[in-house]
Amino acid sequence: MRNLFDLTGKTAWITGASYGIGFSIAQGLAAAGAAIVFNDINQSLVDSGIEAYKEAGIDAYGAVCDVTDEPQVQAFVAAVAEKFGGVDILVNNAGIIKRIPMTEMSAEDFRKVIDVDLNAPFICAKAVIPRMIEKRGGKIINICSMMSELGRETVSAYAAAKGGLKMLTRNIASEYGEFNIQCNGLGPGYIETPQTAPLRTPEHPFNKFIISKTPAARWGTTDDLVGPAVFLSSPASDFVNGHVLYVDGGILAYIGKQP
Ligand code: NAP
Ligand code: GCO
Repeated sequence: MRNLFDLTGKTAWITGASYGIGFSIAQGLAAAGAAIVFNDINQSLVDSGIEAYKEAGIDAYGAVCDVTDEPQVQAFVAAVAEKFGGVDILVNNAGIIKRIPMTEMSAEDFRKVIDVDLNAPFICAKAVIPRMIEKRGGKIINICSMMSELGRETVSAYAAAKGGLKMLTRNIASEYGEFNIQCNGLGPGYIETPQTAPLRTPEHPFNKFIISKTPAARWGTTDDLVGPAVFLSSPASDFVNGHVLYVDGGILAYIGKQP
């Protein structure tokens, strides 16, 4: 049974993993035996990320790469191929959100969110798939969201991106499954990270709202995502393809606690 979750000999690229969900997923994949490579958008963040991995006992390879820039992504993937023999597991984690009422949101801001949250997963998957085909095997995990299924005020760009990411996941699964490449989504609920910090202040109404909408009656932590990420990265999920695994404490199953 242990071998089903063993990632020894595999190289995992988690995009935007200097901290937050990506960093925790990287720790989990490393604990399962994977070599970790990561990127960030400037050297100081890469350096701090490398230090953070060292403190966690992980000798990670990090480099500057803006995942929205295809030449930078292609160069990053080529460097990883030279150093590690290629990416076996891609976790498309890097993401941004802009919480602006749609009628007040500029087209530029809308495009920025789509660029990072949807175009970049396409660019990164496109860069790693050819070598996965050569190897006849690979895992691609797209970090989706509750907003892959639900809308809410002020997150139109993010919901459009994450909804698109769910369908990109299904399409990669459909197009490349015959090469033993599995592409699945991981859909966190509401997780305690810097991205949701503005929503979790004690006086913010959204804080109580989310707890009332979550059967687990709590915000998720990045640790809650580690086991599901290891599962989707490992041989245990070799016949799971095009699926979005929601790790949400039950939000999507629940109408919400009566006030
Ligand atoms: P976070 O704390 O804001 O971290 C986002 C990461 O993405 C950072 O490392 C950031 O690096 C990186 N990034 C952003 N733009 C980038 C770019 N152009 N190129 C490279 N890296 C870039 O977010 P998080 O909460 O950990 O979320 C991680 C993922 O989970 C996102 O896709 C998010 O949509 C998704 N998600 C989050 C939640 C939640 O409740 N937190 C729930 C569902 C899904 P910089 O610091 O350099 O910007
Ligand atoms: C928001 C939150 C959410 C979370 C996550 C939920 O403003 O609604 O930021 O979008 O980030 O995506 O799964």
